[in-house]
Amino acid sequence: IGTFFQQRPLLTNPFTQDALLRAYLQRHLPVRGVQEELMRFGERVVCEVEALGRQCELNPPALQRYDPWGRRLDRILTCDAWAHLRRISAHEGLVAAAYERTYGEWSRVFQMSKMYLFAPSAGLYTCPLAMTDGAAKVIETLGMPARKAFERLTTRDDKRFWTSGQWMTERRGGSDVSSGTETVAKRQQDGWFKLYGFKWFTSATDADMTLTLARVTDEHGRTTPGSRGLSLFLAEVWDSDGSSNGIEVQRLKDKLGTRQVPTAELLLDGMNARLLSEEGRGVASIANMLTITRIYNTVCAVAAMRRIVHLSREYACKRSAFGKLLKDHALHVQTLSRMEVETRAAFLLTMEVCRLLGREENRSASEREILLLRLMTPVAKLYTAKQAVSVVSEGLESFGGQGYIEDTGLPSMLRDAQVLSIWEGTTNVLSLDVLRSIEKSSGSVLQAFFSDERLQPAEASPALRPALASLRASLSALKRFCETAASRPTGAIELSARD
Ligand code: MFK
Ligand code: FAD
Repeated sequence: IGTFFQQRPLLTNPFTQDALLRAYLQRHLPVRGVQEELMRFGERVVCEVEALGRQCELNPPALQRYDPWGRRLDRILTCDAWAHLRRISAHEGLVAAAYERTYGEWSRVFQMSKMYLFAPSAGLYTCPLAMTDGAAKVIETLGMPARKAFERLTTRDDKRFWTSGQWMTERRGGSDVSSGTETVAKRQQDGWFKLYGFKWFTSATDADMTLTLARVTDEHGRTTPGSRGLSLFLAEVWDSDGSSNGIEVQRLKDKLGTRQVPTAELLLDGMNARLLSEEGRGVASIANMLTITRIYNTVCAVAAMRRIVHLSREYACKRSAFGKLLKDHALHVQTLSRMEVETRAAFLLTMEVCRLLGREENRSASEREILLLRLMTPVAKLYTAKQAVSVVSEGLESFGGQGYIEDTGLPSMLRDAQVLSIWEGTTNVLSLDVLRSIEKSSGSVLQAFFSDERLQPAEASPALRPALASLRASLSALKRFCETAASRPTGAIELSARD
């Protein structure tokens, strides 16, 4: 069989490898201990998290519907590595760091830097963490109506740590949640509600609690249609005796990727839940969760790009073709350089959104920055999701045939990237969310964007000026379009957007 065996690409500390992340933090958060902490964590990612993530991919969750004696159980069985990732996440404060606010307005940047190092190795454990963080954000924003849950979501104590689900999608509507939601909430005498309905996609269904939407029924069993009829509920998934809280797991989804994550269809058959938002303010209230989970999506997209670039570069220093290493082939280097440029630009966009979020949470954001955060969250999510699919796909090709071979671990990166543009709002739905942000703010989000001094023609480098002029022209046209659309009847905006 010959004597030649290709050396595999080696994963080394992702913090040490990432000159841009280190430089960014050195410039913006030059606080003692930050670089050391991320260096330590980067080492843990390589030595511990990477193997756990791989185990999750190889041991996907299973549904145990009955016990041996025929009793309904509806237990989702996950592997030990999944449980281990949960403990690591708690200890490392992967959610907690955002709420401890040790670094003031830079706390989000710090937390998301850690998440960015963790994500590509963590077997999608970032999915429950995103929803957990989102739930904590909703509770905090609503003035702590569920303090006990908040404390559990944001603790570093793994025995107390809770994860949360985000059950929005139903069979009729994942994008159009407002008209597609059929779940009803029947008020009980003690002020709690029982929920009845069918949730079509619920990820990380092994969560301890969830936020979900339902329509409160009146005394005649009637509900209000549309988003005005939807309210936000918090439910614990398990009762104190270990039985499920009126939830039947219909089945686990058979998915292209994200196989590590249990995604289930759930029948809610009298699930006890408490009302979290004002009645009829469910969509507006869960929007805070969407902001957080969309930012996680963005961070994870860039992290996937960075990981494949890291591995591709490593491989280029080990693999030879036509008498020299790949790194010495100009054309191959051009391919890698393009991936690097995409990744760097996406990183800076992402960190800017995290910075804005941190300032908003620290109450130090200006009005302009709050507008920018609203505008840039969907833009960053939709754009980086598309970039991730393209960069990871290019990355697989840089390994030649090996990029297509399962046990290299590379194909799962592409499978997992594909979901980034689907969940948490598809690209079109997020494009419409950009329009919503323009419309709702009467164009102020665009004014906020243009008033950035870095976008002033006099400040920009000559090479960037033509692109900047073109961007300004398109956005001004968009603003005019939104102003016109705002005066049209409902529905006209969709038709015009397609035009
Ligand atoms: C790798 C880790 C990443 C994360 C893992 C995640 C795993 C979970 C995966 C999931 O997919 S969870 C489900 C995600 N579902 C979505 O993202 C839903 C997609 N659909 C939308 O985003 C729709 O735009 C939405 C349902 C939110 C609203 O549709 P409507 O019915 O057209 O809403 P409408 O009437 O325009 O807005 C209702 C209110 O919400 C308004 O407030 P007001 O009543 O005060 O005016 C809106 O301003 C507000 N709103 C809507 N989107 C908002 C928002 N507010 C702030 N930010 C937003 N983005
Ligand atoms: P549809 O809404 O039917 O969309 C179909 C197509 O129509 C899309 O291309 C969309 O862009 C387009 N479209 C829709 N409306 C418009 C419009 N107005 N203008 C232009 N184009 C439009 N959901 C949860 O609530 N919780 C979860 O935990 C969860 N986990 C998931 C895990 C995975 C692996 C996946 C794949 C999905 C998960 N989802 C979850 C569901 C996900 O959020 C939805 O699938 C997604 O929001 C799209 O909704 P839909 O499937 O109903 O597609």
